[in-house]
Amino acid sequence: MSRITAARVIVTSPGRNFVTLKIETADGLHGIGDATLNGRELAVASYLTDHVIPCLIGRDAHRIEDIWQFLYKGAYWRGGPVGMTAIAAVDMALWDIKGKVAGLPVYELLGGACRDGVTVYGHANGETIDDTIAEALKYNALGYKAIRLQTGVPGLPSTYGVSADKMFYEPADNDLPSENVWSTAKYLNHIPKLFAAAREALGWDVHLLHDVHHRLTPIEAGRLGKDLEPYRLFWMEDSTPAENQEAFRLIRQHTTTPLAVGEIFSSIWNCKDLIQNQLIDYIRATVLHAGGISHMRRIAALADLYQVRTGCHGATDLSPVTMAAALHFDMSIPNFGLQEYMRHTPETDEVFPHGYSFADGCLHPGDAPGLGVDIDEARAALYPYRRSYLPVNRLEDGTMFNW
Ligand code: KDG
Ligand code: MG
Repeated sequence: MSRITAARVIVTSPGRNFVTLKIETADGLHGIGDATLNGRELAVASYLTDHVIPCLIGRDAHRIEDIWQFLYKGAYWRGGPVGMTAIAAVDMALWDIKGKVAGLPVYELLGGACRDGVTVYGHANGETIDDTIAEALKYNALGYKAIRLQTGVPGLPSTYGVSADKMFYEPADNDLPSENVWSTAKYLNHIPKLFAAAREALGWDVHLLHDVHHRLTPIEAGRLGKDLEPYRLFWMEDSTPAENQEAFRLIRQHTTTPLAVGEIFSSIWNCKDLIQNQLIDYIRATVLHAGGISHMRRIAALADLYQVRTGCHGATDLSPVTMAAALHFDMSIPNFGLQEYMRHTPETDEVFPHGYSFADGCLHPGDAPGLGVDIDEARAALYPYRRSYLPVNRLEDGTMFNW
């Protein structure tokens, strides 16, 4: 028994907003969990403070699965990104505490290491194809074995996924949503040229990836996948929204480019049909937005039956707490595929001191007991919350866009 005596939410903005749950126990331990939902941060903070924390006080922190079931089923209103992010934060914090009690890193409690390190991919992006290739060469030199390529599209003033700051990309850029202009035709004409140039410059030994950010219909996605086949992508990501999981069948019928989807999924129910029908190759759900380590283990176990591997989301709006939790999860599952890794700013790393480290294209979570990450509350207090939104898209004729 390790009785929960207190819990609180810490909101901080060292360059971008992060929401963190801290749970304390009677034996003097604490655990932390990430609760950041980009652009909707305070909704999760309130869900935790007003509705979850009162239910945690007095419970045994070791009963991770029972607390998960209580919060999920007991809410009556199951699922959704706000609720599942809040449950994820509790789950991460409880695994952190269990690891500290056991004196073991969390991956040891999850069955132990299935690999020596977690292979990651970095983000190369630039306004032009040449700029993007120059960035990719830098990642190559740093030892990355996999690189995502995004580039500006000629004729469009800006492109989501392409930022001025290269290493520390941040898409939430305004205190009200900024509006971008989108043209599917211009995009589809341009992207194959990027990958033709990339193979010329980078060769064939490095894995290349691309994120479509849900901008295509299924038949357009099928066409892009087909056009990219000669360049052997590791995956084409989020090519169409997946609310209708059946949509991926059409893409599959037209291309052998591997498909990844799911960074915005909150539950196993968002990917059940995609996995069971083998309509995707990589599931991108994360420990942060899909119910924590406990729920991601269920998703990975289902995926393993159908030869689907994981490719967890790891953008900078997921705090170092999520990165640490993801690495323990990635280390421990048999069907790990690839982990996204966008570096956090030095300010963020100072607020969240952590033990994970990068070498030879891989991250390792380290062997500190628990998750191996903490929050420096004094530093966190230096950075107050700032309202910030992700941009929206309109077509060139002004139509509100995202399929
Ligand atoms: O909050 C949105 C970002 O996490 C997202 O745009 C990043 O698509 C993304 C990715 O693949 O990292
Ligand atoms: Mg993405």
